[in-house]
Amino acid sequence: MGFVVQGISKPPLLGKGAVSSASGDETDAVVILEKIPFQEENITELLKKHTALHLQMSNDIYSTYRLLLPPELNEIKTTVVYPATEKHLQKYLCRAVYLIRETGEDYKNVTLPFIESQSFSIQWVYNILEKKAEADRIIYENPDPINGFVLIPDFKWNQKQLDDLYLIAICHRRGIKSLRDLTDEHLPLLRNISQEGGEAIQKRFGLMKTQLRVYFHYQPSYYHLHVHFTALSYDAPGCSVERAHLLSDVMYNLELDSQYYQKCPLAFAVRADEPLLKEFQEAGKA
Ligand code: M7G
Repeated sequence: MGFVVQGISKPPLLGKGAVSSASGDETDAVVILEKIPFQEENITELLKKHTALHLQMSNDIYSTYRLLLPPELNEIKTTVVYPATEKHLQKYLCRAVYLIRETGEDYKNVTLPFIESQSFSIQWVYNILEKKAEADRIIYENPDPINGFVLIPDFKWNQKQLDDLYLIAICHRRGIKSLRDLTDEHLPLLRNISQEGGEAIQKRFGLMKTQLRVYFHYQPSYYHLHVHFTALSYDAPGCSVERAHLLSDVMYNLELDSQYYQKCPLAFAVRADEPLLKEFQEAGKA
């Protein structure tokens, strides 16, 4: 679950139960609160150490309870984007969604000019590639500037349990915005990510390639090519059919036709208040 806090004072107030607004110098923040999966080794402790157990209902062999846990077993993962831009606020606010079917022409005429005019900053990506941030978190690197990449835990994953394993492979080469830019020229890069990324995850975390979902997002939020690696058993946000494109399928399609992703229609969902929806509506395409 995520929520957006608008107009908070610097620095963001966290863990106090309330976010207050001070006069002057107000800046928006996005605060994402997530309950993290249980760790199997803590289950016994969790049942023994609970602070209260309230019966809610009982019927035959079935009963439900409210179990209250001590704070150390009740962690909330908190992600903060601060200061948040208007685009961050839009990304995290809940709105009605619509499906757009973008042809290759639509991409050139509508989407590309739009993303060139206003997409998220990818400074955090460059910071990772240049070892200015998260350098100690890198799991694997192939340093080749054309066909190399950095494999790093996604900031959605706390690395405490494998159930929600989530890593991203970020390519070193700049200028490849998304799936739409890929041609067979990029196959060596994609093969390296698939092969070496899978091996590195097996070595470090013990999950086999067949236990992973490896895919691109279309549209991505950040237009610098990256690949998502998630545990197959985890329904990661953004792994739905209208957003995720399996790396293995992408490689196969590029082997068949180098221009496949410049030509094929790609569907994606946009929220009601997203300017890209308006662009498609104005072009008579949505
Ligand atoms: P995306 O498909 O471009 O956008 O994926 P999405 O956020 O809408 O899925 C970018 C991925 O990078 C996401 O899975 C993010 O959780 C992850 N990510 C974003 N940021 C800003 C960071 C960061 O600073 N560090 C790390 N490690 N991951 C990030």
